[in-house]
Amino acid sequence: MVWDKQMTFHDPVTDNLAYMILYHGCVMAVCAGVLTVVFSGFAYIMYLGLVGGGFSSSYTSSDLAETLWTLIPMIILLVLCFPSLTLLYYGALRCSEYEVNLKVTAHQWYWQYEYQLGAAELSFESYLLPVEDIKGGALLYMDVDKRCVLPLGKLIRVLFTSEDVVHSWFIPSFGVKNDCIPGRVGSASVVAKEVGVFYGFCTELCGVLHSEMPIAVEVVPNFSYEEWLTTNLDS
Ligand SMILES: [Cu+2]
Repeated sequence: MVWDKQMTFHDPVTDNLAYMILYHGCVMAVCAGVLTVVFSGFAYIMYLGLVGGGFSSSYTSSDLAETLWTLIPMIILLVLCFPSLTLLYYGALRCSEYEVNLKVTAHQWYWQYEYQLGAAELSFESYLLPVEDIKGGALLYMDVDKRCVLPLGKLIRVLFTSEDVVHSWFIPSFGVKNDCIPGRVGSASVVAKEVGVFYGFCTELCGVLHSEMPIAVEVVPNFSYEEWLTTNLDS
């Protein structure tokens, strides 16, 4: 969910984003700690200078200080890199069985979604909804004619590629942002934990109509998803 004048992350719909928010909070706490220590050091030196005496004018170097200010940041970065990499790989492929396989192909300037359902395949294109078709709860310049429908609570593998230039599929509430690169296939895995419509945009400058390829993903309960599949496979 997004609210007016929101300055922070969207409410997480997937664990991917929930973990990202947690990690972001931890990194901010580390930053605050580092700033506190460094600025306290500066304040202490200024205090010594102000009350007289200060550092000795012969004080030019310290092997201990140099070792510490090299080692401590190294250790902090190492500690931060492990959860960061874990999160990166968590957002990419997981070693379990995928229940839904979705392939996202970017085009100038629309998205194409393909669902692999055993032997069958469902494929459709998703274009920006024209102004004259906006009605009901549809949002101007954010909604599309055919939304990408995904089931609630299932492990979904999303594959990304492009037909022309580099695009980027970004759904803030999912914590998913993957570049779609021609000739290459990227991947992400998500489990949507909330029903609703979630919006995103192409986030790679991809040409003159870059702003006109929004993304609308509709997360629906399982039975509605099955129903939607049957209807669309038949048509
Ligand atoms: Cu694009």
